Amino acid sequence: MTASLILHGMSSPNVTKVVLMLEECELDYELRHVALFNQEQFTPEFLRLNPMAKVPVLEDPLLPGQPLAESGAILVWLAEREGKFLPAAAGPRAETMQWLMHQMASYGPMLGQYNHFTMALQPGCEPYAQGRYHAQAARLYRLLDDRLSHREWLAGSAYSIADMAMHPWAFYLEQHQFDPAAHPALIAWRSRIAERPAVIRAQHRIAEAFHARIGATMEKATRDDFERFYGIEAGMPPTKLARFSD
Ligand SMILES: N[C@@H](CCC(=O)N[C@@H](CS)C(=O)NCC(=O)O)C(=O)O
Repeated sequence: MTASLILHGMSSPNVTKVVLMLEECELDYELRHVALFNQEQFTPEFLRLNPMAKVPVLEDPLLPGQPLAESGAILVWLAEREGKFLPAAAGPRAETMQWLMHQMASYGPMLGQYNHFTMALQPGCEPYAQGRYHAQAARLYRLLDDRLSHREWLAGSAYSIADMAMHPWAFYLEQHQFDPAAHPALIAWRSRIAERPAVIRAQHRIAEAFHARIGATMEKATRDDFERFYGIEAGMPPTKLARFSD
């Protein structure tokens, strides 16, 4: 049987947030791996789906011939399609959109850059960038913990697409060397969400569809593949990548 929706991606937070929503809505979907380390995002077939060459992309029969990119837009589309996880009342809806936009505009980009400058690069290479993104990440984790210290969910009175968008990113806290004990409300919210049956199902689907494939493509990826993946272009100064000991 052919699944009605197709999600193209891998196991990154921006893809995971969409899988959380597909599972919460109990939709029938197929996960298709895009081997980013093999540069599959730059193939003509994939660029027809998303000229921005990024995952996730959702193909939905209700949007014929219009593959949808940008994880926040996909979440809003699914929420409106299903009438779920985005409040109908104006106030809570605006608040949910505010936190969703905040995740898309701040948490994703800032924590993503922090990953590049701390985890992709060898330590001490770019002190200004490493300091800047550390400070930005500290502010964002603090904001999240403060916000959740007096409420169960990020916006409105129920679990929503704002929580789904933020949740996969909140697991970087420890990898970014922040103290979980100093962020108790964030940790409690993270655990509350992790226990949801849909989240557990999503993790299984992601592991089954992506983990082995990502491992295999990473193993074969050359330095050129990594540089392309990290956005390092010919002519840029030499970069000390943490993966390569030079
Ligand atoms: N704002 C986009 C960001 C998507 C994004 O950055 N995707 C990454 C993986 S998480 C990607 O496809 N990178 C491949 C590349 O840039 O070549 C979204 O939220 O969907």
